[in-house]
Amino acid sequence: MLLKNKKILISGLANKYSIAAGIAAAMHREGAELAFTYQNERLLKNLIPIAEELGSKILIECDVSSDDSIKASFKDLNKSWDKFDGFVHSIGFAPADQLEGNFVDVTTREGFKIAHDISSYSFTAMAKEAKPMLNESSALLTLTYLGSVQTVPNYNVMGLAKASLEANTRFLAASLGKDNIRVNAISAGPIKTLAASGVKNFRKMLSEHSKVAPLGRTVTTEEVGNVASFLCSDYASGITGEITYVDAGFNIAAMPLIGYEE
Ligand code: 0WD
Repeated sequence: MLLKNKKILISGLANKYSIAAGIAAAMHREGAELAFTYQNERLLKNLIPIAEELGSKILIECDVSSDDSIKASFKDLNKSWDKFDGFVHSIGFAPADQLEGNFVDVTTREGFKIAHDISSYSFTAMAKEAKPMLNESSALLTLTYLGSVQTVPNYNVMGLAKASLEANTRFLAASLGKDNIRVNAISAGPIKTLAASGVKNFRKMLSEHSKVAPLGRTVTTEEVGNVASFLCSDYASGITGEITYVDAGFNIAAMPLIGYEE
């Protein structure tokens, strides 16, 4: 069991399709004790049965758009856990009007601000509050997407926010390394979740992905969860500041092989 005796906080579990749900299930299987944050009452309803199944009773409200909410949530967590071993940041958001249409035409100052605030700054903000409670050999993990380094239709300002999140991962890794806290990101291939359905023509992207990816398919939240468990375990003690692709190899392929065999 990779995560025996580890206490890990999971954020961004909106429903059973969330990447965070796959990560939580894998981490539970690997022996971790889990706590969860949820954005608001509406999402708590979905979280309760999932957390129960994974043996967790620690459910804490945390809206990462508010510093007060983040502070209060770690104070709340402290009532159950004196110290813990890391958290998973599985949160991203941009207003819907930013995620369809021609980038230069649809991107606004407000949309840019919100995307970067919720999708990138919140990782730093959570790390700041978690730091005094983190054990030696803790690990932080976030979720990013290829749109940070290559253009993807309709992903628009989220691509910029993910580029910021990846830089954030490196700067946090440099900043927390002396405390032996590791910080990593998983760049996941497209998966049909609530957040993904906000990107226009997402279904089409899924089928394009399967054509180009060397493994000829998309990935599951369980596959992301398996890598997340490894990265948060002591087996990954030499890895920090790294972006690990869990995307069936899509990012290394410039074109599909199909049709070029002869
Ligand atoms: O294809 C995909 N699904 C990929 C997702 C590919 C690569 C990366 N990702 C990333 C996302 O960008 C995000 O960072 O993975 C992370 C998790 O996303 P998900 O699992 O795809 O989506 P979802 O199940 O919707 O969870 C994201 C959740 C929110 O759900 P909704 O859809 O209701 O916005 O992020 C949370 C919320 O629960 N969230 C917040 N949590 C606290 N405070 C906030 C907030 N202000 N805003 C969003």
